[in-house]
Amino acid sequence: MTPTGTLDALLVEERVFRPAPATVIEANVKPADLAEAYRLAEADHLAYWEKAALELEWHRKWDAVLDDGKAPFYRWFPGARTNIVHNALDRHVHIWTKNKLALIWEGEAGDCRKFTYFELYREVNRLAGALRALGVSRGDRVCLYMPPIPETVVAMLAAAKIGAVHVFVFAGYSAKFLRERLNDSKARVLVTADGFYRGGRCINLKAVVDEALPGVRGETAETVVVVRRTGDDIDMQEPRDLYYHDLLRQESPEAATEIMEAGDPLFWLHTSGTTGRPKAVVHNHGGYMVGASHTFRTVFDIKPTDIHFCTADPGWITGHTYGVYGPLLTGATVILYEGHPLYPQADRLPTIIERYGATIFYATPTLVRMLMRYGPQYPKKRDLSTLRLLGSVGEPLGPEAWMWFYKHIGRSNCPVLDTWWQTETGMAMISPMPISVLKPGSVGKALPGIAADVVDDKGQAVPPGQGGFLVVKKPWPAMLTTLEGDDAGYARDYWERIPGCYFAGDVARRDEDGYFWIQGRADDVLNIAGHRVGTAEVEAALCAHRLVTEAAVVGLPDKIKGEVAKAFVVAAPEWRAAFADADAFASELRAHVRRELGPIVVIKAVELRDTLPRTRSGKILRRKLRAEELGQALEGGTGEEE
Ligand code: 6R9
Repeated sequence: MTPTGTLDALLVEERVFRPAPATVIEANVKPADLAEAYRLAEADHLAYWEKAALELEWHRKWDAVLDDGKAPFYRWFPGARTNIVHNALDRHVHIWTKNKLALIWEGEAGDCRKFTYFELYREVNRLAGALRALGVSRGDRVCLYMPPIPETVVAMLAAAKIGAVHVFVFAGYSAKFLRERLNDSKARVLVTADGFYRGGRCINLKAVVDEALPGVRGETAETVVVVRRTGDDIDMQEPRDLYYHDLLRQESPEAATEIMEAGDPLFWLHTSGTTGRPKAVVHNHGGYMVGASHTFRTVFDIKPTDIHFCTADPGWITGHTYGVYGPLLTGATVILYEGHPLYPQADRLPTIIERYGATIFYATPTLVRMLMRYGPQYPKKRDLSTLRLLGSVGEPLGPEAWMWFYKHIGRSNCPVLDTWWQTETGMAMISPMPISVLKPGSVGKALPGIAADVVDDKGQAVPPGQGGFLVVKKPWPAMLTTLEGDDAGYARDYWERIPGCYFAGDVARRDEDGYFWIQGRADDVLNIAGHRVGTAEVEAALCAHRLVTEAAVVGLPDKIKGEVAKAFVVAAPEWRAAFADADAFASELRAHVRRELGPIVVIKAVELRDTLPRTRSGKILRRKLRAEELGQALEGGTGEEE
């Protein structure tokens, strides 16, 4: 990569980085291919995606590429049959990738386990057999409450293999959250672990499960499969709780793969929206598989020699798509790390890159900013010369962190792929490719076959340079198919806000060259360290406290986490009798939110108020609170509706 323009230019947007000639020569998608891809997608959207689908194996081909008869309930590849696990795993056992490494796992203590495609296949088959023996079949949900360990990948694939739907609950979520997800999904089997290591501590996950289970209804979680990871003493309740390893011992390393309709659900994944309860986004076998595989091959430019280090937990969409499915669908080798990224010191991630010779490093802006804070001497200590691509996702990276990432991790030698996408989109939508001209802080252009645009509230495209709503004007294969149990909410939240467009909920602008610059969320969703947190969810949690009458939560800028949450609380008068002072009460409220929602939702500050500002119709004016906090005048007056 050679920078053109000066590094110290005041207008950072003017810096551009051109790909090195070798990158262009070796890329899977060369400039002529990319031009042809845009041409084809423009001329015939469906032909472009049909071509992508033909890269994979199907048990039956589609009757049509897209059925839009019941829009926005689009059906991709109707009539087609497959199973994503056939393409991600079974297929490899008959080709050269059979004995290639699929997964390299490193524990926080430095322990390492490796699985070839064949070994992973056999392990998945054993668990698939065990799940079948437990009575799980096609369409049933299996809930996963798992830390980042190999069995997590095995459990996702085993569930998918038998046609069950995996519902992942990130291990940082609370017992209450897990209980709600179990009740929503009615999963009869829950797969979990005794615990895991993070930040030098042993986290007892099973204890959270034990706290969650008494409140679940009916046959939900009648069986709990427990992976022994830490070997700690845990309560095992017979006959409900079974050790994973005991269960698998009897099972055959062969198991039949259920052949699914393309539109059959593969997983649900919960994500925050503007309401008090997270919504369950549904993804399917066919379209999701095409999107995950195609974008991983083209954007991440995957080659047989690549070792992809995805820092995302498998429990997030990034872990699902580019930590598990994308890499396996393309026969790549992926690294999964269990622990804290700075443990025992700030060179941990660079050490992992060096140890396994990672070629692609996919991280988050928060991680980059954390590394930045510790300084370049940490990555400098490690040999990072194997890296050839860097990726970022989850929140705006910004020019400063972009430059640091490029310089100190990428040694001014690796393109930075800042990929914009969402739980709902299932796959990267706007991103540079390795051959692209890069602008620090921009997520590049919409990928071929993705009709992204920036529009006003009527759906009219806004002129270059002007802010507006980020929308997608045509369906794409890995799109969510619906919100589980809420078809009306799916149509309303995503397709009816701006007629005929998918509404992403982000504000962005596009420059003269068609490059997108993401400015943040347009709704009451915070992005704390790349995790989506609905203000309504946190407010509901606060209001569940007996001494809280009303609460409003706003996001404030933060140097490391991008954004942090501040709560404004109207308390019941009895709080004075219960606590020594406002600080003591505030810490109790922070601990309460942590108990309700889990350790990922951190409230930075709590302020007690007598009243909260409201609109004439009674809605809390969060924008006013935020503006006050930032010392800004509120645009548009205060009487405006939120
Ligand atoms: C994949 C993922 C989605 C929200 C999205 C946007 C923000 C994601 C971004 C980005 C700026 C990027 N976001 N990628 N903002 N630059 N490259 O993160 O999914 O957890 O559902 O979050 O994250 O605001 O709307 P999810």
